[in-house]
Amino acid sequence: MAQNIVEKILTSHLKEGEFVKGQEIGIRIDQTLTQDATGTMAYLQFEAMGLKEIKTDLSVSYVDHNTVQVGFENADDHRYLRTVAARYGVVFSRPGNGICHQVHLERFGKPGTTLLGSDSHTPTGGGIGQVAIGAGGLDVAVAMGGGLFYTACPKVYLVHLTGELKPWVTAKDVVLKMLEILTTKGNVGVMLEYGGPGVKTLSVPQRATIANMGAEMGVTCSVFPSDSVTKKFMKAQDREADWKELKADEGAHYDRVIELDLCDLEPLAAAPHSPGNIKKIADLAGTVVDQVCIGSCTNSSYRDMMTVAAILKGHTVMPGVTLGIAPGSRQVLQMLARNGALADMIGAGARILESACGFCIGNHFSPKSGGVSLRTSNRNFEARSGTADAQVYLVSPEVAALAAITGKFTDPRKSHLKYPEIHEPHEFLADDTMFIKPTAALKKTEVFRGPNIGEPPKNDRMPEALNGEVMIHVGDKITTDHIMPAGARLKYRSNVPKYAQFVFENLDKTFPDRCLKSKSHNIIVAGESYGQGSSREHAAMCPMYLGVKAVIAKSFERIHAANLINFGIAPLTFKNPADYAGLQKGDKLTCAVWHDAFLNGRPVVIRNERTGADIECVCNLSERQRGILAAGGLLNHTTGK
Ligand code: MIC
Ligand code: SF4
Repeated sequence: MAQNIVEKILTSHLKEGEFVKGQEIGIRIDQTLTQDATGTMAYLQFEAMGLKEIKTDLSVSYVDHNTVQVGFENADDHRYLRTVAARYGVVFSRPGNGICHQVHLERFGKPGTTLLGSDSHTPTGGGIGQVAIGAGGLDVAVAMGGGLFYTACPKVYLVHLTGELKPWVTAKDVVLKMLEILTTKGNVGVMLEYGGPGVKTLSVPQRATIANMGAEMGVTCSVFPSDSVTKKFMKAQDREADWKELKADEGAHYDRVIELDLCDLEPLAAAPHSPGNIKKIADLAGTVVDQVCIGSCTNSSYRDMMTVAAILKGHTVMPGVTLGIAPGSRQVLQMLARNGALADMIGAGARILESACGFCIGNHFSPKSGGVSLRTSNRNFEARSGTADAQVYLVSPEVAALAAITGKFTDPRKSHLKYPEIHEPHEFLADDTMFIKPTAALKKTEVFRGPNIGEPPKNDRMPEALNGEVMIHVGDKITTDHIMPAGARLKYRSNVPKYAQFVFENLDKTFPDRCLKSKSHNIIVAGESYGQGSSREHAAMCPMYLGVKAVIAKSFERIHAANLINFGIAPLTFKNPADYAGLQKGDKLTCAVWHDAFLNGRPVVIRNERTGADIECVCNLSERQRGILAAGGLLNHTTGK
């Protein structure tokens, strides 16, 4: 039967379940990646499961998120990660080597393989033809140990590209257009496949930009074919041997086809405070800008940076604007340094930032209060930048660089500048000296743990009956940044009791304390798309630590729902969404047959003791997931506790 690319990769990795839409399937994972903010817990859990060595073809541990190093915590985490990688056979990418997704694309991504990463933007690898999926650290730890990754057999949408991008219109505009079409919700269980004659006009890094922001649509991954463009990129990375062709069979089936003519696109922006709030640059032109940040895993390839350098060359950043540039990898930074482009950026007054996540995660470079910040990254959730009332817009590197020298949103098509025609290099600087590759001798390395590095928290088995209280009642689109802020709090990732003090920090500071003092099972009530955004399992692990047993929501995002189950928290959806409004903070909720209902896959009916109303909830779980919940989480489930 004719297969599409997604089906080809998934069926060749299928180890459990039937390939029937919506059903749970278990697939073999070829490669994993972790980053430091999620990685410490992933490796602590790997150790807690008693695993002895990795079983994947390749596992890489990157350090790119927590590189600010105020206090000892980050440096201790880096040391832990380096030693644990050596011990168990993981490649370690040293701090300074770049952002995980960019570096992985350059040095390791392989068409036709599966990649699981403890970061929601792992799908960036789809640009090179990988089924690359973001997941919680615990799922990645299991995959590193040779365990399967479970996901719903997806619906596959084809994005049929025709035409070619016009000057000043970019890959970022393609994906912003896709966000306008698909929005940021309602796409759980979907994998996107790009195809059509327009694909060959896009380079691998451009494809990666598009695949990267599929995460913002909530799709599981986005995959491009592997063609002669891919081959050229891999050859230029000195990795031609890793290339193989990948294309859909003639007549392959798709659940939906989205037509996109690249010629029709124009420069776009995602306006505050959602990546789905799409506006035309033409309509924003003239708006004064305070800050410009260029980089992140979305837009920091060699070509992006060279284009920025060409725009900046000979100009000076406007006095009212601060410009920060973070090239995505050491490879890119070194190439810019050698060819003089870095000098053009510095000459224009750019502040060169580390090749790391930095500004994107609100680790530093927060805008002024109420400041308008133009960023080439992928998320503009409220307060993520570190400034609660900042107005963050997501744009292409071209629009960002122009704003830096004009001081305002400028439609590039109307600017007097000539469009810089930058081409992909024939040869990238393939310098792997900042990777530590595993050796037999390194297996004897003693694993270092600093005082901020704790044990993964434990959970009890699921209670027989629910005796709960609604501790918080939140609205739609609550992101993992709302649940578990990163930025300045990021350094407590390895110390769950400490990090848990900041759960819902920007919504209700009293939440952690009230939870810890409560004598009942704590419950969160939420609207649509609860848990949008990152893969950080701390958004489930810390609530678990605070005694949360259930989240009742109108709907959930995929990675977060999986994380809740992994940490023994029931993700329940309202059968009748109108019941959401009937609940309020402080309501006592009970269910006498809680455990029994889950274990036997029956509807969960919860009594609101204040109103006497019965609320019917849905929890469509596989037998495997029910077992995990009953055990109080995946760690208990795997270790037989
Ligand atoms: C993000 O972009 O929000 C992060 C920080 O990369 C997260 C991971 C994390 O919280 O460590 C992600 O996207 O998964
Ligand atoms: Fe890093 Fe930002 Fe990419 Fe997350 S989205 S991996 S914080 S650059």
